[in-house]
Amino acid sequence: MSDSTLLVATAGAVRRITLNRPAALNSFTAAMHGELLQALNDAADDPAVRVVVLAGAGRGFCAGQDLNDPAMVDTGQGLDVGAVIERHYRPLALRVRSMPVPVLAAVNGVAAGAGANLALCCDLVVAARSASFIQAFSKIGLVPDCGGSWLLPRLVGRARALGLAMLGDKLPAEEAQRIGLIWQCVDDAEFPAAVDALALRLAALPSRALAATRRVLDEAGTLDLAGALTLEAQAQRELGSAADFAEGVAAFKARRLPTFRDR
Ligand code: T3D
Repeated sequence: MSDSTLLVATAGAVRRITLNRPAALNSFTAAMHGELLQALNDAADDPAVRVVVLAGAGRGFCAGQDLNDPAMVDTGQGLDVGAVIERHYRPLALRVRSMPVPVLAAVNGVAAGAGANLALCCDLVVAARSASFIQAFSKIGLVPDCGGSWLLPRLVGRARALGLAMLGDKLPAEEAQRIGLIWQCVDDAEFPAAVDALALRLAALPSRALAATRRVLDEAGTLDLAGALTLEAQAQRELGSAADFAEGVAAFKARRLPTFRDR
């Protein structure tokens, strides 16, 4: 029997990575961090993978940091929570945000603390109606991490970001969709099929252009209009000489579906 903290499965171009510590709501241990980063690196390096789905086993998505895992805080010199962030959450957030293919968070249940912000790092977030998002940090005397301080105000504005982060209330998936925190909330019965359908749609799209789309949107946030236009021109220059652009235009002219292959 495997004691892996993840389940990794591939179906066609879809790589599904499932956090697999359901008894602790898939909260992060040092071991799970190591395995997840490796699994993401493997997916990034595999040219057959065109979309990554990040999911949770059991009734939750991820409850953030495992507050019982001594390996996360024991640096040998006392408690250094900052070191845990630097060692584990920073590389994780940056890895998700720099994947060469789209990353879809399939939030089946509660996503709390760094688990919520891991989901929000992903490109699209689909949640079951019974799922919820909790910025649990303030309740244990911390600030939003795993990119939350950067993501939350960009996604929902400063007022809502502060409300969510300071109060730490449970935000139902439906409300998360309504305020623009996530892409989609679907009924629980439809959730697995909705995730599969969206993953297949993403896999059929031009991966390189999707990754570049994420990059220009993220980088434009720190640029003025002129800078953003320059960035767009750079991206189009690169993409315009790639095979997917030629294929997309050829398919349009021939009135057929395109087959994209670039990564
Ligand atoms: O080093 C550092 O700490 C820095 C890194 C920080 C990043 C962070 O993510 S900080 C935030 C950490 N997360 C939390 O504070 C969330 C803690 N969990 C909860 O508040 C609740 O469990 C939930 C609201 C997420 C869900 O509540 P509920 O009632 O649906 O489930 P439950 O009964 O509380 O939890 C079910 C089991 O999971 C339970 O175990 P048991 O009693 O059945 O054996 C519970 O202890 C366990 N569990 C839930 N969250 C965690 C956890 N075990 C360890 N760590 C957890 N974070």
